[in-house]
Amino acid sequence: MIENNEDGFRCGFVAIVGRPNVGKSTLLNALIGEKVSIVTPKPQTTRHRILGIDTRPAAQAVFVDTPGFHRSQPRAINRAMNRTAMGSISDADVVLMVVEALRWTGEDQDVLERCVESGLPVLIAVNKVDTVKPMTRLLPFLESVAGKADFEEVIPLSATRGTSLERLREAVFERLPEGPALFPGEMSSDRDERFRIAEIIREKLMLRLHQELPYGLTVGVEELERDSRLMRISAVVWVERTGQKAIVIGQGGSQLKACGQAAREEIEQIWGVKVHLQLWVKVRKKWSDSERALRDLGIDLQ
Ligand SMILES: Nc1nc2c(ncn2[C@@H]2O[C@H](COP(=O)(O)OP(=O)(O)OP(=O)(O)O)[C@@H](O)[C@H]2O)c(=O)[nH]1
Ligand SMILES: [Mg+2]
Repeated sequence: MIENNEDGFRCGFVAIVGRPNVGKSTLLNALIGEKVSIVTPKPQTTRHRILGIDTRPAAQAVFVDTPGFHRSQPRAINRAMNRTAMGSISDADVVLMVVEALRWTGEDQDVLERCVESGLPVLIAVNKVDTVKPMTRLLPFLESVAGKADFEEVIPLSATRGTSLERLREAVFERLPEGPALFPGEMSSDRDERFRIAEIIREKLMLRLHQELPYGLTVGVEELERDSRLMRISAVVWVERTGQKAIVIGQGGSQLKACGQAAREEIEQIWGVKVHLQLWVKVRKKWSDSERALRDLGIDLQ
């Protein structure tokens, strides 16, 4: 490790921040080249601080995905998510703020102010440029973003298409401080199997359930046994009310079954084993508004 230092090795934390739904997790996954963090079209998908580690011969960037920073903070979980998002800036060496092409909202402004206050180098990724038509509309937007603060660089890109990712990676790596690698080179995330599996299940539930329900549920893996060919998983979907339990289960169990099947297929594909997945739905009143329940359920409260 110390030898790395003498070679001018660089290593640092890069906080990926932005309002909900701008594509932070999609961008992290694209940079790491694997699904580290779940993605859905719904805002407030990410609830935790999740590391994605990118190790190259001369440097290691530790990207930190964060929950989208949002204004309305009705429940304890929302407050916890905002704390997690902004807390990651204070531990970072570089800030990567993600915004959506052609949209700048009050929440973007809030995030920007916190980025600027940090005094750290701030890069801006203007994501989803693939949706801009005609492309000539992009330039004035990029100019107006660039004028909002003293950014290191403003980089238009598309996380889903992978456009300009290398330019972004270079811009990040150039700004990392010198120091030894903090994680083993083969490690791509700090999160263990249980967490990743619970998140994949939550993603499938969020994708299928509508309105407020996705925000009222959380998933915990209770049992996990595996050998080289088979993984047996038992997980609980926690909801807040009995009525929600009925919706998650669906008519004749159809909803839960479909979510379970989608999750199982993805887990099988990622881990390359056969999966036996059992899902239970249980009610825990007001878990999302109780700091204690959040802690019991393993949700970060920083
Ligand atoms: N067209 C297009 N869609 C994108 C792009 N990047 C992300 N998306 C979509 O935007 C939606 C939100 O993506 P996420 O990565 O979950 O966004 P996020 O910022 O992590 O959201 P939170 O975790 O809720 O804060 C998903 O439907 C993505 O597929 C992009 O480059 N182009
Ligand atoms: Mg996210």
